[in-house]
Order: sequence, then C-alpha cells, then structure tokens
Amino acid sequence: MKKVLAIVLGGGAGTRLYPLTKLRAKPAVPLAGKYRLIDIPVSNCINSEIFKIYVLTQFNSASLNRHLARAYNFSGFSDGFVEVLAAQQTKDNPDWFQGTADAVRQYLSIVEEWDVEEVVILSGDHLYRMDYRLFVERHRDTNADITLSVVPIGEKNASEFGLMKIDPSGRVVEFSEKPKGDALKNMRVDTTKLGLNAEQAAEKPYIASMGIYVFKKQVLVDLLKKSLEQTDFGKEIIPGAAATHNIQAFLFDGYWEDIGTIESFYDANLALTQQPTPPFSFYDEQAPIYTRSRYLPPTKLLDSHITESMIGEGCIIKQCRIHHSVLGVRSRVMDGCTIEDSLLMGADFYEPAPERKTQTENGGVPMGIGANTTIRRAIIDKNARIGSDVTIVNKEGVDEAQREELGFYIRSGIVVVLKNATIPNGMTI
Ligand code: ADQ
Ligand code: ADP
Repeated sequence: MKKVLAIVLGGGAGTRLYPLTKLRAKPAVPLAGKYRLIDIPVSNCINSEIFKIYVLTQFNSASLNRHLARAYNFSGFSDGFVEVLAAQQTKDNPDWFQGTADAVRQYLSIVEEWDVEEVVILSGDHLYRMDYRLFVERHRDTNADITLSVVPIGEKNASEFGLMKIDPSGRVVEFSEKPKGDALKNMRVDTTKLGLNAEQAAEKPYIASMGIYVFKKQVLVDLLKKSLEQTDFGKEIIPGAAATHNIQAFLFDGYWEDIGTIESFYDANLALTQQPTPPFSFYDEQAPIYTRSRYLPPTKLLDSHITESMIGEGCIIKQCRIHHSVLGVRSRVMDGCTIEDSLLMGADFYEPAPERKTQTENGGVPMGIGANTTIRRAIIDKNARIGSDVTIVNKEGVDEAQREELGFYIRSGIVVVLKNATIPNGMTI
C-alpha cells in the first residue's frame, strides 16, 4: 500500500448540504456527535495502510484545517500526511466551481511527482467502512486501468447514480451517469451474476457506482491531460474510458450510504441510534474511526430520561426527555426540555458561567437549549443559542423554507438551525 496515493473529493459548490456548509467546508461537517465527515474516508485509508492522503476542497475553512492538523499527526518515522488542497482560481482556470475531474486535474503535477502505482479517488460524503486493500488487490489482480467500487441497487434511487453493465469477467462494458426514463431501463441487468439470489436480484436490478475509484496512476494522468473539456469523472471520464480501457467492477457488500443531502445526512445520523444493531457501528476495534481527541470531561446527566440516543462527551443535561436523538460534544440542555428525532451538534467551546448569567440578565440567550423547549425532527448546528419555551417542530409542515435572517432553514421538512444562530425565547418554528 506504500505505492498508493489517496485523494478525497471534499466537496464542490456545497449546495446540497447547505446551510451546514455555510461556514465550513463539507469535510468539516460534524457527524455522529463527535466526528467530522472527513474522518470516515481518512480512517478507512489509515485502517487500510494508505497514509498519503490529499483532501480536495473548493471551500477551504479554518475548522477543516485545524481538525486535520490536530487529528492526524503521523510520526516522524512515517511519510504519512493528510493535507488539504484547495481549489484555486488561476489564469488557466478562471472558473471557481469545477467538476471532480477538474479538481484533480488542477493538482495533477503533485500526483505525477509521487512514486506511486495507483491513485484511489474517494468521496468526502459517504458513510461506510471499507478495506481499500481488497479494492486495490482486485484492481491489481485483474490488471485493470480503473476499478470502480459498486453496489447493487433498486429502482427507486437508481437514476441518482452512475449505472453500469458488466461482462462475466467483471469488466465494465457500458457506463451511464444518472440515466432517466428509457435510458434508465436500458441499464437494468441480471444482478444474480454478482452473487445475489433471485429475490434480491429482482429487488436490486441495477449496478451502481459508489463514486470511488482506483486508477493506475499513469492512466489517470493520461486521461486528465487528454481532453481538458472532460470535467467530471462520472459524467465524462468513466463513460468515455469504458470503450477504450479495462474498467473493472469491485462488488462492495457492506453498509454504504451517500450522505450528501440534508435528508440523507439526517437519516444516517439518526440511524446510528437504531437498536439492537445500527447499520453502521462506531464500535469496531479492528477498524476504528479516528477523530481529534478533545480531552473533554464525561457527560453529566441530571434526572433525565434518555432513550435510543447517543450523547457526546462533555455535555450537561438536566431534567429533560430525550428520545431517538444524537447530541454532540459540549451540548447543554436545560430542564423541562423534550428532544425527539433530532441531531444536536453541540458546541465548539464552553460558555463560562458568568457569561451565561450576563447573557440571561440582559435578555440574551446563553449557548445550548433553554428551559422548557421542545425540539422534534431538527438539526441544531454548533454553538446555537436556543431560548427557553421555544418550539421547533415545523408546525406548519413546510417542506422547504429559507429563513436565514431568523436563523433557520427547512429542508425536506427538517428544520436546520444555523451555526451560531440565536432563536429567541418563546419562538415557534
Ligand atoms: P455525485 O455524488 O452526484 O455522483 P459529484 O456531485 O460529482 O457526484 O460528487 C462526487 C464527490 O466529489 C462528492 O463528495 C462531492 O462533494 C465531491 N466534489 C464535487 N466537485 C468537487 C470539486 N470541484 N472539488 C472537490 N470535490 C468535489 C458520483 C458519481 C456517480 C456515483 C455517485 C455515488 O459521479 O457515478 O454513482 O457519486 O454517490
Ligand atoms: P471541535 O473540534 O471541538 O469541534 P474546533 O477546534 O473546531 O473544536 O473549534 C473550537 C473553536 O472554538 C476554536 O477555534 C476556538 O478558538 C473557538 N473558541 C473557543 N472559545 C471560544 C469563545 N469563547 N468564543 C468563540 N470561539 C471560541
């Protein structure tokens, strides 16, 4: 694995996860109460003995750099690193928002310099645990130019993915990015060939690309240099190369979720509370998910009723009811609150008691959730100040709303309170 370089695609325009990406790069979006999105691919790399890792992002943020610098310190005896490469506007490249292939092309000279055989291209917004060693091994065994990791999927979301047809040897003979209508039907295949039984194959008649690739380094360099107008891996590079290169499909049979939208991000976080076995587990000592250690004190729970929930470190939770929710580090919930089906991201720092007192005395709102507040089906971003007697339940059942000036958005019916926002006492959303 010393001959493998990893590139994590850390996010383009960042519209799908907005407003969580308002103040941070997508890889820095908090996940599961204490991690960040970037911890998933980086941990998978480390657990697979890939230690050379670049993160490409269009929107650089202090929190991403700080997180990576503090979390991933390889010892001086290893050549490991995790580095951010931010998109730049240059004379040759005046456009700010680029496709995935563009983003890699911009840093191609860095890729070329490395003495590696393969480049693994990963996505920054997936939740899954994968041993990339098996992926690279398959790539080498089949002498592939490109290997795609794939999953069988059903009709419902098929048109959101790159779909393919493969021959009996596992070679990709046709690739179609997000086809609709007849073009979608044309991509139906017999997935029993992947080892599914008849029933499973009827349920999942498509082979989808997970958007993660192993490239022979030279093939990547040649393809990206060849046609500068090809800007995206899924839309152009892969479909174009299917006719000319040996592209192989590597079947992944674990849990894998694309969490690039507010709804899928919310669902994946709350699914972690599922009993008895959540679809993704952070309790795996063989392949841990790493993050920055913060040396926080244990969480304090005072007379509270908490069911089916995950609570991060350093929280203070007083006389409240919490059900089916995820609470992030340093969350503070005052007495009489009800929190259900919600993701509270917590806080970046503790607000000292005298400051909280002054806030309250001057009609302000201290950080955290004030007394007697009800929150249901919401995401509360970091450092939010939610007053007392507040109700956040999407009372009018709105699907989409943009109320940035009031401190919140509603996306797919989920209320998202912005980072650092204040929701005043008594307000109803
Ligand atoms: P999408 O996920 O829709 O499809 P895309 O929006 O291009 O593809 O994003 C891929 C990843 O790259 C995401 O993590 C995104 O944030 C990131 N990204 C996008 N533009 C970037 C840029 N300029 N710089 C850095 N990062 C950027 C892809 C494939 C499909 C496949 C699905 C699986 O194209 O074939 O089925 O992934 O989810
Ligand atoms: P975490 O990894 O725990 O989420 P980060 O390192 O992203 O934390 O964020 C902590 C940030 O909060 C630091 O940049 C720190 O400077 C900032 N911070 C600490 N105390 C305060 C404060 N009183 N007001 C504003 N920001 C603060």
